[in-house]
Amino acid sequence: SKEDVKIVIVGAGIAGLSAAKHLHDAGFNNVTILEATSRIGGRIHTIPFGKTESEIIELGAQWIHGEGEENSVYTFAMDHDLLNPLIRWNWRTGKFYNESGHAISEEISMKAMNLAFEVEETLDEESRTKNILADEDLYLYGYFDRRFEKLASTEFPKDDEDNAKDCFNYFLNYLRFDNGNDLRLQFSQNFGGYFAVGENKDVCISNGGFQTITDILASYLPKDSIHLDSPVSSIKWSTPEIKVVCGSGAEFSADHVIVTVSLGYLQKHHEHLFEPSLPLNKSQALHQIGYGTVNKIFLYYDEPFWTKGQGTIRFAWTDKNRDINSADEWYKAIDGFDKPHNNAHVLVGSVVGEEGKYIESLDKEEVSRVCTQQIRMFLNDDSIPAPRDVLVTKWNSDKWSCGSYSYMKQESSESRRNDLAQPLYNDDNKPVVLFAGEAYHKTRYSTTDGARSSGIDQAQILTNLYSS
Ligand code: 6YU
Repeated sequence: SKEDVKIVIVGAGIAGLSAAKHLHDAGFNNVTILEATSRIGGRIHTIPFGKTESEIIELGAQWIHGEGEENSVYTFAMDHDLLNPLIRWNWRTGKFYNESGHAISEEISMKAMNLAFEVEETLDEESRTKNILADEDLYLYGYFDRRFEKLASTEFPKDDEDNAKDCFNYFLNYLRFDNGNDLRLQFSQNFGGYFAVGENKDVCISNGGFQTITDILASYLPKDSIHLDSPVSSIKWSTPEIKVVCGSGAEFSADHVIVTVSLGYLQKHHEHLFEPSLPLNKSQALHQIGYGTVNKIFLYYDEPFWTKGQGTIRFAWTDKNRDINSADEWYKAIDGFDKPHNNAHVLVGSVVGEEGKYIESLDKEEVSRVCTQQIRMFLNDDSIPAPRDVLVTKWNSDKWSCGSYSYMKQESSESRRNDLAQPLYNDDNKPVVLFAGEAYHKTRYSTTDGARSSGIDQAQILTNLYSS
């Protein structure tokens, strides 16, 4: 019966916590979560940054992608009154500048962004219906670049064409968020998924930080069910009773294990984590799905130099020519600086892919110097002060995340993701090791919603197993 079933969950991110709560609600009372670090939340991580505890920043997830009932994080946040007032994010507004210090008129930037998002929506639809045929458009970069070239000359008067191109260049940078990598690595035919709920429906947690969600999830669970500082080093799964061994030597026996470690972690460590090792289709699928890096730069100013209502600076480079993976030009990959709603003294920008990995090696002073120089150059204002403090996230070198989130690269496909998500069965054909987390969701991969939904889905497999 459910009371006797021993379930171990590896990882206390939103997938693991959502699975645990679902099992707990269904009457399983022997559920143990083993978490490697000294905190819960995983890639959801809110910390104070400033003079008071209430000035916070989000090191990881920041938006609920998708405002609506179909988003499990949105509904959870709604139910717990975390979206009051509702803060929507608008990607089309803000001030666009180019590196000559020229402020592009809002009329041009708005029009360019509206057109760019239309191209994106078309591709999203085409990639779902598998209508993309032109093979010169196989890679995302080419697909967008070609269309933007054309739109700039057909949709804008001659005098505005160059400014429009700059705005489109901004968009090419912004799009890299989608895969946490370079657009030259993502196949346009695999584009659909992330945007399943549509752009312009990103909302923010207004009442606390994103971590409030994982904190609340944990509060529903028995206190002693979450073991922190307990990195799992091996899962011996072919014996009648599964043995989960921690780095400290502690051993837990289980009837079922739900593994929620990131795809990046599994790519690196699966060979020694599972005993016996993973079946071939799964270990291959692990490397056929992409896993990228998104890092953020936070600049803290004692006196915000931007005035109220402003503070969204979008870098619209005229010179977009940079080699793929050119670390020394990492600053060209900063999309801009924005003021987060929950910290009046902070600007946040992001750097993705190889450039994002590279900035993890730079010291604060260097990042501060380069960012200040760049802001002064784009705003054409040498009086802009240097920040008092700088923080750069290090998601790639983070031992337990190994990057930011998964994406579809050329050899990826829905069936590969399916292979990834399949449980491991024992000789009695019972699912003994299950996989949950953002990377295992068919359509909502990369998001907190995908992670939470997949945790609930895997928990439901076990619930069904013991209800029949
Ligand atoms: C979303 C968003 N978002 C930004 C960044 C990142 C991600 N995502 P977890 O990894 O959480 O849990 C696994 C646990 O397992 C973890 O605790 C480990 O410690 C543990 N573990 C590992 N190994 C173990 C072992 N051996 N033993 C035991 N435990 C072990 N998602 O919905 N909205 O906005 C963003 C973003 C930087 C890194 C995101 C976002 C992705 C989510 O964070 C992610 O999918 C889920 O949290 C994963 O949960 P999970 O449970 O599957 O795994 C002008 C202008 C400029 C403005 N620029 C913009 C700047 C701001 C940019 N911000 C973007 C934020 C984004 C896109």
